[in-house]
Amino acid sequence: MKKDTRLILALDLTEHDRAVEIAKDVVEFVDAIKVGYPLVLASGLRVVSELSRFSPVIADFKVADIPSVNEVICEEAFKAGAEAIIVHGFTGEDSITACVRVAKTHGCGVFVVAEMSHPGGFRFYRSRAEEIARLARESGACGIVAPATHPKRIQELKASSGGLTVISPGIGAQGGNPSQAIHAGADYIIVGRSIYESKTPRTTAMNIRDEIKYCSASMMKKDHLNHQR
Ligand code: OMP
Repeated sequence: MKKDTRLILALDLTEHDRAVEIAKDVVEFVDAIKVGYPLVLASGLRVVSELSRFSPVIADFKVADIPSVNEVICEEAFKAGAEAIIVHGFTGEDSITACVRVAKTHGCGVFVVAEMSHPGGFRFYRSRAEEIARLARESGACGIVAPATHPKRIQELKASSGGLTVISPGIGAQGGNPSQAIHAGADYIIVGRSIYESKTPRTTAMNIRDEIKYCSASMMKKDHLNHQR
């Protein structure tokens, strides 16, 4: 996945043709398309293959099973064309490493959910998220998922993970904001409904891409000035 626009589209629609149409419409403004249960249960895994012909695809299956079952799920996702998969971390080290093992044989990546973005996500994650982020690093995952609804947590969990790539959902419909997430250290932001439910998905994606670009440029400028002092 190339770090260019830093925007990931979450394609949680159930209507196949509309989903593919939106994906094609916005593809130039996103670095990857994230596909989860809504679209895959409605359209079959073939939609991963179809989308992977024109964009990197992240399979958001929030894999959370015993290692042997996790391996089968990952194998199917990567065989279908996904470049990365999202897995849960609370299942423990062996379950994550099983996913990482399969990912590596396909030259693909694993993102571990460190803390969730919705209000209820707080309850159980808050006390263990740092440990999950550390475990992600130790298990060889390429990145973590951290909530844009709590930008400070992006910064804290990125540090706990030893600087792994952070992909961050919770923008727009859940109340998070692209600039705050990028400032907090998100490498990529994930946006779903704000794009695919908008009247003009292409323009909305372009505007978010522009906001990220502006924010990244101002951060680089600030870093540069600090460096010169
Ligand atoms: P919108 O709220 O519509 O932008 O969608 C957010 C996307 O990010 C959905 O696909 C969620 O499944 C996903 N997500 C979260 O919203 N919160 C999390 O804590 C983790 C994820 C995820 O793993 O992608």
